[in-house]
Amino acid sequence: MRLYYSPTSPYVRKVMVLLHETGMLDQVELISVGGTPVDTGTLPLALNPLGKIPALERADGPALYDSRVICRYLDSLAGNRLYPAGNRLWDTLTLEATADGMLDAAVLMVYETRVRPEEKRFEPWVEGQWGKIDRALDALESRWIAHLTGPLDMGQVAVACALDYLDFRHAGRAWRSARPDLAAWHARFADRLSMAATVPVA
Ligand SMILES: N[C@@H](CCC(=O)N[C@@H](CS)C(=O)NCC(=O)O)C(=O)O
Repeated sequence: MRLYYSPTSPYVRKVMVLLHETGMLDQVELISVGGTPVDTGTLPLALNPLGKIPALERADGPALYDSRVICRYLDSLAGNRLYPAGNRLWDTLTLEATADGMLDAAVLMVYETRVRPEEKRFEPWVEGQWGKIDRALDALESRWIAHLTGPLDMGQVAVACALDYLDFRHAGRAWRSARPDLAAWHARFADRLSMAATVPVA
């Protein structure tokens, strides 16, 4: 299998953490690519018409894309270790969707300053994106700590990747303030080898 990859993409990182956790790293070749919505660069458009990474090329079927689909597929090959059975699955998927939504907002904020010309920027839109992240952080602190401290699953991995991405690209926003339980959980989770091995480097 080939994974279209960037070391700074938090969505790609979700897949990389899963590969580390399930011992499947050697089954995937990494193809480094890059681009943005206005300059598609080397993004794998033939594999994913949306022009986004991660995308996974495989021998026995069409390419897969969207980190959630790729993670679920690779986990099924590994024997369903990070997506639990039973009722907990719905919580895991909702938590992963929450983290991915935080990432969507955080990535759009980055594109707003990197890609959009300064005279066309609209500050309330940027703050609206941060509002989504802020509310999601409050929900993680008030409703999700019990799930986060349970058996390892993909919801936890996605949240950890999202929080690290806030540190990586939005450090000035100080997401930890007034969220002590989430901050403590994040610090413990960062010690996992899979997380340490995939830290984004600018
Ligand atoms: N929902 C997608 C989002 C992927 C995504 O937005 N990836 C970014 C890199 S961090 C990308 O490829 N951006 C290029 C673009 O939006 O054109 C997923 O979970 O895989």
